[in-house]
This record gives sequence, structure tokens and C-alpha cells, in this order.
Amino acid sequence: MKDRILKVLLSNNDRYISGEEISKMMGISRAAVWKHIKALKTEGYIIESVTNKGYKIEGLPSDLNAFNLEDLLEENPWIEKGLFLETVDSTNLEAKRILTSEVLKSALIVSREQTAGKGRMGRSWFSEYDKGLWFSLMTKPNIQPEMASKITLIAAAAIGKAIEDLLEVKIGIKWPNDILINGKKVCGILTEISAELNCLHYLILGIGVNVNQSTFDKSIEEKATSLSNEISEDKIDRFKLLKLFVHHFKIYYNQFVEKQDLSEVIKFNREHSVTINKEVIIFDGYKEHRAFAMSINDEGYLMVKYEDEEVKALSSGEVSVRGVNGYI
Ligand code: BT5
Repeated sequence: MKDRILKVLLSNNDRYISGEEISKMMGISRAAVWKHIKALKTEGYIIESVTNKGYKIEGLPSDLNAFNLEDLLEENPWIEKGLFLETVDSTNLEAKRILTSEVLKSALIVSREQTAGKGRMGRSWFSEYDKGLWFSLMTKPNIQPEMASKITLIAAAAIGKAIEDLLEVKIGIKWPNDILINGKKVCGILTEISAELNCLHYLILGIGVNVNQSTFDKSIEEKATSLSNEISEDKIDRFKLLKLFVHHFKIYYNQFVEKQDLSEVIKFNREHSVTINKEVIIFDGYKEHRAFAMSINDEGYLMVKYEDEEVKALSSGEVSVRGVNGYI
């Protein structure tokens, strides 16, 4: 009911609409209308109420809301479905759930909060209410499953570029899925797929950006930061960031899926890499190995030289890499 009243207010945002009129439309009492308006106000909607005139909506609660997501979808018809949530366990999990009941080519799920945000390999991702940009983009690219790891590189370039477009900062990419500012993690990417051996059913790209937090959980405070912390600004617009991401992602994604062209993405990853030219520890799921990260090749693989001089190309899907001296 509250959402229906909100819709009425929004579609009449150029005039006052009386409590009487709303109550007739909704088939509820005027007192009930008032109760819902009060609830909307506590959610941050700015609603003016004037005696004998009624209600008029003057402002939305946050930089990121269901309405601007709708605008984004209108500008991007290639995204078939959008979902804006107050809270969810994980936007990646929600994307998977949606796919069990709907046939979709693509979907964008954004939540103000995640109660069980996921990192890679069963790790967790802190996703505080309304402080960050927590979202998943589901697509069904016509590519082989082993190519899916390239989408992580595409996403890293797209979100990295979005951050640099929006703010005066230089980001670093810790190959392949962490975005850093001044050596601290500001964004993580989790790419999940559903596939048969040689057929990809769908891909879910989960991206978490710390935007407006000023403090972090003890367990990550040494290595995590937020955009607002790094540029000393109170409030950074998450919607603008999402919009820029979608813009850059679409360009890179189409280059890759339609022309197998990753050149711009690789260039961006190379230019921003904080992994290259460093001693690293590589975890292959069984054991840790020490190596030297030499370069990122044209396919986006990390070229490393092991201690026994063997040179190998690592795909992001296979290994986890960290620096010898701590996080980077
Ligand atoms: C990642 O994993 O960096 C991928 C994170 C993806 C999160 C997005 S949010 C939307 C979508 N829905 C989800 O459920 N997930 C995706 P990984 O490289 O494994 O890093 C995880 C590690 O980063 C944790 O073990 C912590 O040490 C640290 N960490 C957790 N939360 C953090 C945060 N908010 N900021 C910085 N570091 C964090």
C-alpha cells in the first residue's frame, strides 16, 4: 500500500493531492493514508503536507533509489530487468533466485544492504546499509565458460574508469578483482557462472564498492577504505557511479562479446596494475607458491615467473594472488 501511495505521489509531483483523493483511490481511510505518508517520511522521502491542499512529494530519500534505477534501465534497454532492494542476503544470490522463476537475458540487482555479502572462495563481504554500492549484473554472453574470467577484467576496468571519471583519484587494480586507492581496497568483484563443460548458461557479476563509510569492521580496517575517506568528502553519489559503470561496462562488454576485442580493457588493467613487477604468493587451491609477476598478456592472463624460473600464464579463474609483504 505504501508503495502504491508513493507511486501516486510521484506521478502527481507537480501538484498537491488531497488525502481524500488518495484514500478514495486506494480504498482506505484518510488516517491510513496519513500513516503511510508518515512511514514514507521516516524513510527519507520529503513530502510536504498543507492543510486543505494535501500532499506533494519534494524529494527522494537517497542518491540511490528505485526511481533512478528505473531511469537507468530506460536509458539501457539492453538490461531487461532491474530490482532495487532495501536489504538482501546477497545480490548475487538474489540474481540466481530470480533466474529460477524468470527467463531473462540480463538483470541488474541493487541493494542498500547485504546481510550475507559474498567474496570469493567462501569469503564474506561487509555491505553496510546505504553506505556502499552493492550490485549484481546478470548477463548471458555467448562465450565459452573458460572465457568468463575475462568479464572480471572488463568489470575491473569499467568500475575503475567510473571511479576515476567521478572523482579526482587514481585507482589501482590488484589483479584481477580488487580496486585499490592508496593501497587499500575500495572495491571487490565476484564473478560467478552457471555452465556445462562447453556451454555457459549465465554469468553473474557481483560488485561491491565502499562509497561513504567512515569506519570499517576491525577485521578489515587495516586494508579497506571508502571513496569518501580517500577524497575527504562526506557524500559521494552512488547512482552517478553506477551509471558510469554501466556506460563503460557496456562498451567493453560489446567489444569483447561481439569482436573478441579486449585491447582497451587490457590496456586499462596494465596501466593501473599494482600487481605487476612485484613478488607475489600464488594460491592454486592446494598450495602457495612464490613467484614474480611480470606482466599481463594480451589475453588478460597474469604472466609469472616461479622460483625455479618456470614462466606461466595464470587465468584469474584458477588462482588467487597476493603480495609477499602483506595485502598488495
Ligand atoms: C571480493 O572477494 O573482493 C569480491 C567482493 C564482491 C562483493 C559484491 S557486493 C555485490 C555482490 N553480491 C555479493 O554477495 N558479492 C558481490 P575477495 O577477493 O574474496 O575479498 C574478500 C575479502 O575482502 C574478505 O575476506 C575481507 O578480508 C575483505 N573485505 C570484506 N568486506 C570488505 C569491504 N567492504 N571492503 C574491503 N574489504 C573487504
